[in-house]
Amino acid sequence: MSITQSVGFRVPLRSVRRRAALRVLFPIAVAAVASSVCLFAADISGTITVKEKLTRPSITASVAMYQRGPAVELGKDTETDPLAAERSRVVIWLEGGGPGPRSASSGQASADKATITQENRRFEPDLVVIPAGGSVSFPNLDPIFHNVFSLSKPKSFDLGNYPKGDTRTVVFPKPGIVYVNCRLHPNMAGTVVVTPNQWFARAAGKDGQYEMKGVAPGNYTVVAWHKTTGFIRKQITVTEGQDLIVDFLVPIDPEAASAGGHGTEVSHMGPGHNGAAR
Ligand SMILES: [Cu+2]
Repeated sequence: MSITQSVGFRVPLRSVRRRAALRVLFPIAVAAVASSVCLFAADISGTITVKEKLTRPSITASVAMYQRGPAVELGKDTETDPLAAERSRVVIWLEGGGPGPRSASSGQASADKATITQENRRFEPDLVVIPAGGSVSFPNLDPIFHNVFSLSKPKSFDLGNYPKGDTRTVVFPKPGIVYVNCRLHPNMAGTVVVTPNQWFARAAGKDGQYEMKGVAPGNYTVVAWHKTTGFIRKQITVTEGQDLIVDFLVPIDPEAASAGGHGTEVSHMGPGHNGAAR
């Protein structure tokens, strides 16, 4: 009786201790594995240089289009340097590899939701980047009706006409370039770049630097895209802990860019993607 009692007592105590030890050690082991994964990853960075060909900073629309309803002044670009304005419209992303970062802690722009407002008869901003599966909201902030539609292959849609205060949201399941317009105001043009995964970047600051942190080893294609230039692709191999510098020189066709139109022949995402636009 006393033996049974003592055995019956000891065994649970040991297993409780073991469980307690596991509870302490398991998170440490997970953290160790996670940090070792980070050590094996590498950063990709580089400089986006736009060739000196310029676009006009504002597109002037014909007066006849705006005679109905309250007068809404056409908004102006806040970026006064046209070169910097075009450089900010270059998008970099990775093809190949895993899904990419899910959190913003790596310094990566990883949000899968974006907003393009309709304000002062313009889409603001005129370019957003989201990973496939992400969504874009289109709130109308003007005291006039706007409309948002796209004929682009990766996602064609028509949100109809809607007034100030309304917003509508579109989900973009496929990667590709989606050009967005307003049927009521032909000058309004925006672009949604839908990337294959969460690895994407744009030039930050005046030096044209972009950065994608913590990329796992593997073979990738780094893609640079601009509306009038199209796609520039570079093959890379990421090896453990070896950071890469991948620079891009992006020539801009001045006539195509200043026409305010969308690229046509150069809009294909390439093999493996349903990225053809228009
Ligand atoms: Cu409009």
